[in-house]
Amino acid sequence: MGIHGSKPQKHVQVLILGLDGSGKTTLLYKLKYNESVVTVPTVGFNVETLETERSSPGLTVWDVGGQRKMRPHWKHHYADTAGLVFVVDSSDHKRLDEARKELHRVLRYESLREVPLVVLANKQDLPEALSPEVLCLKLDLRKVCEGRAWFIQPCSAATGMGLEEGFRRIVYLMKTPLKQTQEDIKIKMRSKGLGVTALKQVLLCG
Ligand code: G3D
Ligand code: MG
Repeated sequence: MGIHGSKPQKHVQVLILGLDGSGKTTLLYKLKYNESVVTVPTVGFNVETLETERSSPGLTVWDVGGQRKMRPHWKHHYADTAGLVFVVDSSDHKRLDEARKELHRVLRYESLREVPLVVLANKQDLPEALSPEVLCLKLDLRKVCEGRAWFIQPCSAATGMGLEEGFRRIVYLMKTPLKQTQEDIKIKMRSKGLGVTALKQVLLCG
C-alpha cells in the first residue's frame, strides 16, 4: 500500500472497530504517517484517507471510539462500509470474551452482511500475545464468519509489523468475490505443495 503514490479516483469506506485500548488509533497513524503517536481514548472518531495501488480505490478509514459508551454509535457507520477491520489486543486475555461478544454483535447487523472482515491480532510484540490461530478459535471466527470473506492478520501497531498486509488483505477481499477468494487460497496452497490438512487449516482460519 503506497501512502505517497498518486491519488486514486475513488474512495471506499473502511471501518475500524474493536474494544478501547486494542490499538485502533495507534495503528491508523502508524499506517498513515509511519509514526508512533501518543493516543488518548478516542471520543467520537478519527478519519484518514489511505492510498492504495493505482488499480484499487483509496480508503477512507474511520476509527470510531471503542469505549462502552461509544459502541452504540458504531452502527451509524455501517450503511456506507465496504470493509470492516476489527482490532483485538492479543495480549489482553481478560477482555477476549468481551471482544468476541462485540464482534459477533457487529456481524449480526444486516447492513454488514456481505462486508468482508479482517481481524487484526494486534500487539504481537508483547510476549503474552496469543497467536492468530488461538484467537481464531477463541473468537469463534469460523462459525461467525460463515458466508463472509474474512482473514485474521497478526500485527503490531507499535512496530508496524503486519499492518500493510492487513490493509492489503481488506482491499483484496473487497475486490474479490468470496468463491474466488477461496479458490485463490486453494491454488496458492497447492502450488506450495501443501496437503489437504494444511489447506483445511488455512480455510478454517480465513
Ligand atoms: P484504541 O484507539 O483502540 O483505544 P490506542 O487504542 O491506539 O489508543 O492504544 C491503546 C494503548 O495500546 C496505547 O498505550 C498504545 O500505545 C498501546 N498499543 C497500541 N498498539 C500496540 C502494539 O501493537 N503493541 C504495544 N505494545 N502497545 C500498543 P498507552 O500506554 O498510551 O495506553
Ligand atoms: Mg482510539
